[in-house]
Amino acid sequence: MGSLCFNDGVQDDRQPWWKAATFYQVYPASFKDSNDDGWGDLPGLISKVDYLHGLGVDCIWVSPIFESPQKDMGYDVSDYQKIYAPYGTIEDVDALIQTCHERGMKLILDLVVNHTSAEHEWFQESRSSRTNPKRDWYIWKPPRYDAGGNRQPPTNWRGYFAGSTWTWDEHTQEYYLHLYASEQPDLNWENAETREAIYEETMRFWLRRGVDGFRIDTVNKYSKRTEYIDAAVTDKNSPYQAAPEMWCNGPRIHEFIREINQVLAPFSAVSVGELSNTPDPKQVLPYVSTRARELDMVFEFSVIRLGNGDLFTGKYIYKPFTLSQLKALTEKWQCFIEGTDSWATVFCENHDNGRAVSRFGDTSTPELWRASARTIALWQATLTGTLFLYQGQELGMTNMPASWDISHYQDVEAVNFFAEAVASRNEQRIQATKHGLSILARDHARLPFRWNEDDNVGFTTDSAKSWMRIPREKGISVESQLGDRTSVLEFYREMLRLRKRFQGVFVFGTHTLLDRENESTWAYIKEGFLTTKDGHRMRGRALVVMNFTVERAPLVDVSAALGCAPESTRLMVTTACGAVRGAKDELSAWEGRIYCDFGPEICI
Ligand code: TEU
Repeated sequence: MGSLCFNDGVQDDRQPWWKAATFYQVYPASFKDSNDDGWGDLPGLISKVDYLHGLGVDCIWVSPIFESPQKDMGYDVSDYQKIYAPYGTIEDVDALIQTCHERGMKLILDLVVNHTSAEHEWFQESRSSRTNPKRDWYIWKPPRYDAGGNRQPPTNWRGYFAGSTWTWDEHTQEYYLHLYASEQPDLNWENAETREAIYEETMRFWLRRGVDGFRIDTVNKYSKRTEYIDAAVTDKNSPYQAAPEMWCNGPRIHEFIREINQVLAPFSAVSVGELSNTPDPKQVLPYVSTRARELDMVFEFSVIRLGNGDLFTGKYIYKPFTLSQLKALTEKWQCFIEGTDSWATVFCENHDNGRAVSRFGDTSTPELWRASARTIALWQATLTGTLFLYQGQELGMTNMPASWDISHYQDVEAVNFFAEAVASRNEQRIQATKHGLSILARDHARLPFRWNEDDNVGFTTDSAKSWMRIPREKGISVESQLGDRTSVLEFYREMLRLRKRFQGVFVFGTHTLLDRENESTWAYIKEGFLTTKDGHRMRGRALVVMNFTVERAPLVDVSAALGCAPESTRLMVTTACGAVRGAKDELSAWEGRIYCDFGPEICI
């Protein structure tokens, strides 16, 4: 014990860099403002790369920074090669790439190519006349008419942001398709010329400038079913129906993604695609099988969607869930790659969801907030796959305070869902939607990042100018947590270090869930290979056990769970600090621990 040793992945020399890497998503508008306009920017981000490096981040993913009218916070791009001026300039991107690379870090951008902004010149041309050469670059259809002779959209599909997926264009007398806001028209991927323009003007343009890959937005929606027929009626109260089977995982999707792969391959660029509405491993595997040469990784949303109501109409009607459901979904999306050549991702936050500690943890007191945020860190850092953190997760940032009223929600999705509830004049639905938004809305994750304890939280210099209101709670900032071993931030840093050090077990290991029906504690075994200093490869097992309640909970039989003699088990980590530490055989409120069976030849 105590001698230097290293412990790495199963086949470390053959694993690509991005498997054991920690990715960190930056939502640029809310990260760091450098020029006092209340809007985060690239120079601000550059000034904080050292902070991320120190945390243990290997790759930064920046949400869209391109020219955009910001109808959907930059997920509506009007020019893929220009930077939205409040974020900075293209030279700032070059500087960011350089800053990352100098530190051995990588940078990936957000690629939004299911749709453009309606202000993109491609769409401006497309809508200019029915005979314009770019008419077919988007999806245009003639109207239908009902029995009364009233004009109706081509299909009954409901869009993500409420209402129809079709908008009428007065000028050319046809409808265009948009799965999201009407200002986000869908590109027509059936057109080979359009695809080539996407590859050249979005992907290759940025790869040539040195970015290391892309997070690919809405990756499974490029191929739609081409019949354009009505979806089955599942919501009798609405003219518009959920229709993911019409535009998700369509007939040519794998062909299109293989083309994307061929564009990225010469640059050895990493790809992580956003794969919604696909909760079936059999459907997910073809996208991430190494042999298939499609995507390196995908985000599958079953875990992060827990609590959401029915995805379309009822998304913001909160649906309570149990710990055993969370366990089972985690297990499912851990184990689906076992025995395959595929790879998984690990995440519990992003810019489209409420904060993890407010959804899976307990924010009712500062002690419980801290304990549960640290246990969430333990959970995430011990899972198999590539880990993605979202800005502020490492501080235990929470949802907006309950006292903030509905006017603080700015996101197009929240605004439209609330307006739809109000229009229904159903008071129960209005209240339920408010409640759901207070837990699940996308706005929560978009509040400014908290650098210090000042009124402006170090995000900007005048909080009155901040594009989103800044909450005043104390203790959730880099300044207040840095160097404090009991903090959420320092615990993340420690866990990221351990995750790397024992990556054979935590990043690459197998996952076995124990005691699945237990609604208080969560226990699983991670098992994989470790390498000792003298190059000897050996099996290692770790038991992760977490109390997901405020009550003390009995500890499982550690040596039985690890399958070794009691004297061979070692306590590797506990989330609890000082006085709140549980007894030997009992976990305190929200305490998490890791025990391992690594012998003395592996130093911890
Ligand atoms: O989201 C795609 C998407 O369909 C959802 O999974 C997403 O969570 C959203 O909340 C819709 O309900 C991506 C982006 O992540 C999101 O921010 C954009 O609004 C969307 O694409 C459109 O570009």
